[in-house]
Amino acid sequence: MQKYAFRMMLKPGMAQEYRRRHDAIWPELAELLRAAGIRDYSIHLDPETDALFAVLWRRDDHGMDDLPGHPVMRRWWAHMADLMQTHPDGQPVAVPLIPMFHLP
Ligand code: RM4
Repeated sequence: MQKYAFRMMLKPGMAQEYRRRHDAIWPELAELLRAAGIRDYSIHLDPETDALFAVLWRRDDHGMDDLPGHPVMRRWWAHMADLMQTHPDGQPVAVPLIPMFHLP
């Protein structure tokens, strides 16, 4: 397993709605992420900057690289696009974070 962290950006004033939509995450999306080898995935908001810090565990043979082509993933991204900074195709801007410290 690998721990993987990345940053996304929320649009201002969207925190409540972002949480509401994730509280109602689609079962088919949760299943897709699990099938891609993802576990223990959480997203944390910095309310001062609207940065979203995401951290997850993924299997060494994870299928995350194939997610952007999956119809359920694309539908979710379209559903979330009014709340987040996205690329022109609707995919959220996601910047990998560099591990700087670890206390096992
Ligand atoms: C986020 C964003 C991510 C997705 C999570 C579940 O808002 O769309 O890409 O992995 O939701």
